[in-house]
Amino acid sequence: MVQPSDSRPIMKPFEPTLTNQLSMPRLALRSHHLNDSRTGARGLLGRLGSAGAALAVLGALSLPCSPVLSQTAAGQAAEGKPAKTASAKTKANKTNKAAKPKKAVRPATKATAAAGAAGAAVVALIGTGPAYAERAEAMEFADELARQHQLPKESLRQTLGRARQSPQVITLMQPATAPFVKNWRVYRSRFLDSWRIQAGLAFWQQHHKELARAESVYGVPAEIIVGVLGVETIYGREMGRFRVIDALSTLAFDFPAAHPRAAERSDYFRKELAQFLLAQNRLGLDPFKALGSYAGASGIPQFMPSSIATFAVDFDGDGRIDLRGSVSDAIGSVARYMQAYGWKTGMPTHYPVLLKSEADMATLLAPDILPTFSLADFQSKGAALEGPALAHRGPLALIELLNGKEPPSFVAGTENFYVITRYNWSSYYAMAVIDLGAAVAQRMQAKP
Ligand SMILES: [Ca+2]
Repeated sequence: MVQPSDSRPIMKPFEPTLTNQLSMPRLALRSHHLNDSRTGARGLLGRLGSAGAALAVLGALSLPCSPVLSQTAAGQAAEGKPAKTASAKTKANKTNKAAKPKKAVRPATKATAAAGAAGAAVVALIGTGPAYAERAEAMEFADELARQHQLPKESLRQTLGRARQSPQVITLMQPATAPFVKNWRVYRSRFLDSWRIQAGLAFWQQHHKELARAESVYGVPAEIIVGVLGVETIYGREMGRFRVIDALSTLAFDFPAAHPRAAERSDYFRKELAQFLLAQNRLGLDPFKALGSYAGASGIPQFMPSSIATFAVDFDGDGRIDLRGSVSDAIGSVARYMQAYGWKTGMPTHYPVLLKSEADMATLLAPDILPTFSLADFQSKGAALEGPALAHRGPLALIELLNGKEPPSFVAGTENFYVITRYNWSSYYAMAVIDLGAAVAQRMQAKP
């Protein structure tokens, strides 16, 4: 596997764009900032991704999490996005709408596990802008990549030259123009609808052996994996339909200049584009057949190319990593990702917290989601804990989830809560993953 240039690859950077419109968690933004100094380019961009996320996000409230916008997601996002999105209703979106799967409960059969993509007829969203052969900087990028990795220059030029700019991707990445109201309750309801929970139950029942094996090998609970895959792509049903090469090229060379951190984002996506091209070349795959979110994340877990290179595993042992077609590989890869970011087996993700009226909120909220306070420190500042939390070892963070005009929700986040935000830099995302996984687990216990 090719190691990404950055030692701390992020899966889906968090992109405040679409998401923001509705309820994009500001925390997520803050969390990037927390990390920016260490990760450099990957700040803001989130993962716009996955269809599921996109869907939920967009349509719902935010594209919180995942950077992958499937066609469907994009379409819905556009629809859910008030005025501005109307312009995003491209021809492609309309086409997608027609192909949009109904939100009906379907049993997660093997055939549908990787649904949407591989087998079923999926209409790819191909860029409608100019081909990158016309762009000098894109060709220079190809030359440099060829030089660094001793690859045939002409071949790489031809490949990248055929990638096409996607105006739709540019639109989706535009910074939000209107303030959006962050609302955890609304956000949560988008991911914890009965349909998704039912899909999660079917998924867990069908893949319980692989989930148990992943838990055994990596120490990450099945319900966290189930939560991630449900929020990301509804268990493979919505993996995104943008041509990855178009999405990444567009974000690498035409990232919206209006974005406050456009230069960093461009740099981030150039690295992802390089990872993508190198992997396709190494595996002998046609780079024009890879589909994913509008941010270039792909597969059931919506991994960015650098995360595939670093964390993905061949969990079914067939000799290749296939995050789109192999549920087993997807399950193992999510678990390994969490393990790599420091998942502590047996540690809860969060605890209920009661804030006293005299709580030192400024101090408690200052570190954002980064676990910082000892149990004693936390309590002395007015964040009261009880029960099992009193036996907790390790730092805690006060997680604030805004609820629009209603009072915010708070929990005490542990180091494992923080690990989930490494998958997607948003506390709202992490909480949705946790709650979805818990809801499905509850159903499993009632009906194993
Ligand atoms: Ca495999």
